[in-house]
Amino acid sequence: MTMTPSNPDLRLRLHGEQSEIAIVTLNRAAKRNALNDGLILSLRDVFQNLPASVRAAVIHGEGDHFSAGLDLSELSERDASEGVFHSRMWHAALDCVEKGNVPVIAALHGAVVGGGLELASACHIRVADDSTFYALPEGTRGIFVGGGGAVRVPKLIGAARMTDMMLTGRVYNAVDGERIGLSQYVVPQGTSLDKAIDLATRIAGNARMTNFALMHALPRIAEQPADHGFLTEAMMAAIAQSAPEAKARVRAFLEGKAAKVSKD
Ligand code: 1HE
Repeated sequence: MTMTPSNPDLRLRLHGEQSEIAIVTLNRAAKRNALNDGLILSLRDVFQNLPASVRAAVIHGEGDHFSAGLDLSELSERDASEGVFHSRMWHAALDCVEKGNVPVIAALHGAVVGGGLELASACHIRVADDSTFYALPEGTRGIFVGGGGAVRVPKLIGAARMTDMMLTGRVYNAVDGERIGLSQYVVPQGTSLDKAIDLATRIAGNARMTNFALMHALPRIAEQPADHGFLTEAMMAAIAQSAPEAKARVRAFLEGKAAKVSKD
């Protein structure tokens, strides 16, 4: 089922027997999926209003590239204070991706640069195909990241690697990107969307409270002092395991009705 948001540059398609997967497509291939204000606001709206059936989402880009980042044609129109509000608009939109109700997988290919990398960093899993390359050209364009990259990218690769990317214009390919932590998977060219949908289908089958804990508790625990983190963990564990769904899943395993962990 395809639900068309009012902006033709963004497409939402529901997938799966229960419409449990949302496939969100950046649909501005002629401009390499450069993210203009309209597209950022549409991303916010789509992730704020996902249908209740959705349990996991995938974001990908139409054409040869995931995203060329900020639409540079809109940059010169802003003065300093407008720039602050513009950056805060990106923060609010990408927060809806990162801190919404469902895990989000970025299916990457081609350019994942500037704001495109900032968007990918707000997702919970990144799957790159062989054609993927990552860069933060803000450094060489005389600007700075503004879409949350200063916070999220160092969490993936460390501040030193991000500094190098911005100071020198360094470009990472798919394999090196995975090595340093920009993606969790590398797959053959043209298959990142299929792989992301596979992963989303698996994730959609998890208990909802487990997915919630992984999206909302784990990143906060990582920023808490250890003593606070242990307490948050204990409370989250108790809430998750008390759900009827969790009890049923554990019972199924004990009765030999659920899959064992397997290395294949
Ligand atoms: C754009 C943009 C854009 C392409 N804003 N219009 N990002 C960048 O600095 C990356 C800029 N883009 C590129 O380096 C290249 O376009 C790509 C490597 C991504 C793709 O190359 P290619 O050869 O496939 O495409 P192209 O011929 O360069 O671009 C096709 C069209 O898209 C062309 O427009 P046309 O009217 O001449 O056809 C380009 O001008 C247009 N286009 N990228 C606007 N980014 C929240 S702060 C985030 C800060 C940033 O993200 S800064 C980094 C911006």
